[in-house]
Order: sequence, then C-alpha cells, then structure tokens
Amino acid sequence: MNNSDFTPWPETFNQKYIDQGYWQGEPLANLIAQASIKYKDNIALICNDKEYTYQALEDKCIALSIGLKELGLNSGDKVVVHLPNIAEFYISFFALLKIGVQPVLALPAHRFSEINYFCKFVEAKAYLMAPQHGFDSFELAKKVKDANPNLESIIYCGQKELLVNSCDFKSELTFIEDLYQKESYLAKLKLNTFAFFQLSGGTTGTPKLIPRTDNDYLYSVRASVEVCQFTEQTRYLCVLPAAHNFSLSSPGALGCFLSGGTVVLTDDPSPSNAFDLIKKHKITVSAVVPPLALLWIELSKNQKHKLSTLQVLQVGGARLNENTALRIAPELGCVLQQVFGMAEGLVNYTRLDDSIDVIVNTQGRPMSDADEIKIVDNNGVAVKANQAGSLLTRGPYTIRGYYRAPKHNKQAFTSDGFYITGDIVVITEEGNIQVVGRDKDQINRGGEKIAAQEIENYLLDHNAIHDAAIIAVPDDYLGEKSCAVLVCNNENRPKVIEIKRFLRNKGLADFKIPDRIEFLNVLPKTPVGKINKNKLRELL
Ligand code: OOB
Repeated sequence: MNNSDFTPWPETFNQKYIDQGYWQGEPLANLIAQASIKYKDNIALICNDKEYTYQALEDKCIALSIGLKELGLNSGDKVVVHLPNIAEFYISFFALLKIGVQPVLALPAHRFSEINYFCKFVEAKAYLMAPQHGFDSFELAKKVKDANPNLESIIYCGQKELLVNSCDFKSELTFIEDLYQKESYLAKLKLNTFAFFQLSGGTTGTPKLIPRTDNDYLYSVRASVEVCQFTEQTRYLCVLPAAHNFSLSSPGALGCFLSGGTVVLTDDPSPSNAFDLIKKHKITVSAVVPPLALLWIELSKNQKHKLSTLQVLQVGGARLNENTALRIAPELGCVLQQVFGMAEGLVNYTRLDDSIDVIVNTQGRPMSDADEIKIVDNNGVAVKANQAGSLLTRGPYTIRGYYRAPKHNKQAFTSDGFYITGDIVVITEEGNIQVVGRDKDQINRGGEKIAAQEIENYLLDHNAIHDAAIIAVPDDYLGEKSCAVLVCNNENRPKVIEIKRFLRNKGLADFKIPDRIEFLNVLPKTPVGKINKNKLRELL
C-alpha cells in the first residue's frame, strides 16, 4: 500500500486512544464470532422467511469466508459489495473481514458510473451483486466486468434456480451458494491498516472513499450502544440501506449484534411493510430519514396499533423540521432520537432522557467524551457562544484522511487533523448542536447526498451545455431537491427530458438526476469567476 493511501492517526493519539480504552485492538470481524459465544441461540437476524441464530450466522460467515479464500481472495484485496437489504449483506461483510479483504460498501441505488468508479479506484478483485428491483443487475455486472479487466470474479447473491437459463452471462458468475464450505475454519486475524470503506456524501467531482479501521469502527459501535441503550432485548428494524453508516453502526445492525439483540432486515422501505414488520417482530427501535418519518406519521393515523412495541425512532441523515419532530412522540407513541452523523466519523445523538425541547430542537451532542469539536468562522477562528460557525471535529472514530486523496485531504482536514464537516452549526448553552446550514457544495435530498460538482461534470460532457450549476431548492417532503441551472446553445437547446436521459445513460444513481432543470443565458459569477450559487438560489 502506498503511504498516501491511508492517513493514520498521529502516534500520540494512537497511544492516547489505546491507553484510555477507546481502542481495544479487537478485529471488527470478531463481532459476530464473539456474539455467537455469548448469545449462541438468540435470534440474530431475520430477513423475509429466513431466521439465523447467532451461531448459525457465525457459521455462515465462516463458511463463506473459506469459499471466498478458495476463490482467490486474500488479505488486502478489495471487493465492491453492492447488495440490497438481504441477509447476505452482513454475511459477506463479515466473511470478507475475516479473511482481511476490504469491502467497499456501495449503496443499492448506485449504478454503472459509481460501481465502475469504485472498482477502478480501489482495483477491486471482485464485485458482489444481487438481483434488484427495477433494473437489470446482470447487465450492470457485465458492463462492470468488461470495463475492469482486474476484476477476477462477479459473485452473485441469489438463488441459482431464480436465474433465467437464457442469461448468457451465467458462465461468468460465481454463485454465492457454492462458496459456503462445510468445515470449520477460523482465520488468524492480524489487523489490516483499515477494515473497510464507507462512502462519503461528497462535495467533489469524484466520490471519496472513507477507510474505517477495526479500532475506530468498533469503538463507535460500542459507544453508540451505550448511548442508545441497546440490549439483548433490542429488536432493530433496518429499513434504510444496510450499508449506510446510520443503519450499520449508529448503533444500527452492528450495535444490535454487539448487544445480542435481533435485527430484522427488509428490502421494502414502504411504511406499510415497516408497520407490519414492527407488529410481527415486536420491533423496539428503528432508524429513518426525515421524509420517511413523515410518511410513518401519516400512516400511523389509522395503523398506530401496529406500533405498540416501538420505543424509539431514530431520525437523522438530514434536517428534521420542528413540526415533524414535535409530532413523533404523540402520533407514533415512541421517543424520538435525533441523530446527526457522518460516514467520516462523528455521530451526535440526543439522549433518550433529554427534555422534549432538546429532543425536538437540537441534533444532540457527540457520543464520546473524546470527540473534539470546534465551531469556527471563515478565518478558522472560534466563534462566540450562540453564534453559528463551521463545525470541525477530530476524535477516536473520525478519519484523518480519505483514501488515496492527498490533494483533497489538504482542503478537507486542518493541519492539526480536524475534519472540516461543511456543516454550519450552533451550540446551545447546554452543549447540544443545532445544524443550521451547510458550507459545502452538496445537496441533501432527504438524506441522500449529491455532490454538485459530480453532476455538473457529467452535464458539461453534453455538447449543447456550456455551463452548469447544481443547487438545492426547498421541498416540503424531501427538505431539498436538486436543480440544474444550465447555459445552453440557444439554437439546439436540448429538452429537459433529453438531459435527464443523457444523465441516466451515463449510469448515475437515480437520486442524482436533477429534479428540476432551468435555463439561463449566463450564470452569475463571483469576482474570482466562480459560479455564484447564493445569487443563483436568490434568482430561482
Ligand atoms: C449520515 O452520514 P452521511 O455521510 O451520509 O452524511 C453526513 C452529512 C452531515 O455532514 C450533514 O450535512 C448531514 O449529512 N446530516 C444531517 C443530519 N445527519 C446528517 N443534517 C442535519 N441533521 C441531521 N440529523 O447522514 C449519518 C451517518 C451516521 C448517522 C446518521 C447519519
């Protein structure tokens, strides 16, 4: 590995985090293994009609890890995991960790453009995929394979018999069910530099990869479990993409596994399905983004009886407005917990016993005593109490640099290692954070993040588009939607539908396609010639 790939914590911090017990030198891969000793016969995971005890889940993880090794995957290899919410997501995640392979956790919504980029950027050895609703995942796999000669295997997570015989791509697939081996095997685990990759919401032209280590990630899960009081009795419903940091570790499924509770995983995020699952499996806690919280509130008008076991609803990923926040406890009959986190590390929670005022009007406070936060003005100087400023953070589970991005890291981190979150916040007198704005070129579309520059670059590939800017526009339901403002050649100005098709053909995730497209003769510029997005927002 190249030295510029991974930015380690400085030695003094390493020592401090170890001495103070935050980092325990434990492999993340052992999480299920240890739970399987402690909670052997508890039900760890329920997905559709499949149920796994901790022992059964660990057996599956071991069996798959052997098969993956026999397939030729080795410690330090990278694999792009692109799975919907199915049990194989956790099984393959832990199986890969067990043999030291570093997975990239792609989101189900990602398409050719993103998957191809991840495969190339990390020089992936394998791509793990499954059938997904609404698009041809085989066609995608074939395109990815053709574009990546380094990719040795495409691992298909689905039943063989479901694969149509006519699929000419069949011979190129490795079936996950063939990889499970019978004999027991425990890898000797030596901690890799980092364990796996999370994806950044991004602000730049290309997505950034976040290397998370065993030490930092496990600590974030342990600390989350403590704050959120997960126990063996916890029954967690995972409706958001399992790969996202919120549903994976805040405390998410991993927190639930660490506590010996039960994770119920579903690939159907519709509120009516969620309500049925809550009733059927006596769910105690779940995590949603604000637009989904709103839909749950709507449905609860006539289905509140299904929620009688639900104790806590975590809401995060985007700003939750006060009106919606106020409705959650009375209408859903559970405690609201606001979660303000980021895949780069820092996670803030309102505490379960906070006053209603704190729960409704703030995004909580850091989960760890070792989280350092600073709120600064444009010159990097700390702002006065009660004033808004840019949030900087460092700590035992916040990365010190993106993967293979030395240039970008100079802008995204201060020289003393603080991550510049791009969030504008205020700290209340009691020490809680309120997210009041954003100082990054990103659209937060109901929790799904869009890096403006990435889409602008794609738009500028179009012959008739001379200039392009993506900005956020307010939306009652999603909070924000994306709007592309374009300067085009007037004679052959493309139709809105053509532009959307053009972007879709690039193989972009659907949520990144602009919701609205506007045309201007010229984009307003700042004195240094950059597009003036503030002016643009005013104009629209
Ligand atoms: C979570 O992680 P990411 O990496 O998808 O997005 C992080 C960004 C934050 O920097 C902030 O801009 C925004 O999403 N955000 C919120 C928020 N939670 C995240 N903005 C306002 N209010 C909130 N509650 O989104 C994430 C990771 C772990 C746990 C929860 C969310």
